Amino acid sequence: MQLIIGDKAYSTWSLRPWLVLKRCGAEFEEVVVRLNRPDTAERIAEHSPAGKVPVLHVEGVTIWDSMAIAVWAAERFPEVPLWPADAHARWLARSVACEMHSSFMGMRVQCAMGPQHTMVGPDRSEPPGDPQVAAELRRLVDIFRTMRAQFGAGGPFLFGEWSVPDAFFTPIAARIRHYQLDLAAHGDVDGAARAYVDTLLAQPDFLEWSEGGLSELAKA
Ligand SMILES: N[C@@H](CCC(=O)N[C@@H](CS)C(=O)NCC(=O)O)C(=O)O
Repeated sequence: MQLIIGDKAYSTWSLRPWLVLKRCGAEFEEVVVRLNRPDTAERIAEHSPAGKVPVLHVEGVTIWDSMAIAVWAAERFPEVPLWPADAHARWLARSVACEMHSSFMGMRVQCAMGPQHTMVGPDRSEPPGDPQVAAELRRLVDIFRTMRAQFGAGGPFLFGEWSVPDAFFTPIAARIRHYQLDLAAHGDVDGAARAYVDTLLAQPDFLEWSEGGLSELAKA
């Protein structure tokens, strides 16, 4: 099994399925395609006609898109609780993971990750003052607070125990840290959303990913 990913320092899409596969204890070979290089498109095209990473090569099949890989993992590792056991929690877990997957365009653009703005630090001092970013941040805080309050009793993650939405929200947690976005100013009245963000960024798998990102930057 091979997972094709972008630079660990800033490929936010690649981080998600990587975290999911780690949770599954899957043994996979990691192939890093450096983004923003003259040969990036050509190198990605060797792996996927969609022209994007992440890509999973498994059982003779190529699966692309981080959500498709997470869905595959839930099928192939049924013994690993990748989605909440409770049906109502599970439906909402899928809703918020899909919302993360398809939305938050303001934050993606205004809080972009790239060679100058990485998920592995150092923090950038100037948060963008864009109204779309502010609205999206309020929505994120609302998701974090509502899900934690409703379903978070069993642990520190969005639905208590770790589940796929936590993988999908880890990259945005890294953007929040890097761009020093103020959650308290966007509805996080008691710090519950901030605590969740800090939990995601303290996970050993994310720290391992960050180490990888730091060594890439040192070599660049
Ligand atoms: N919806 C896709 C998005 C993947 C995506 O946009 N990947 C970026 C890198 S993070 C990419 O491959 N860009 C191509 C390039 O930089 O040339 C997914 O979830 O896998």
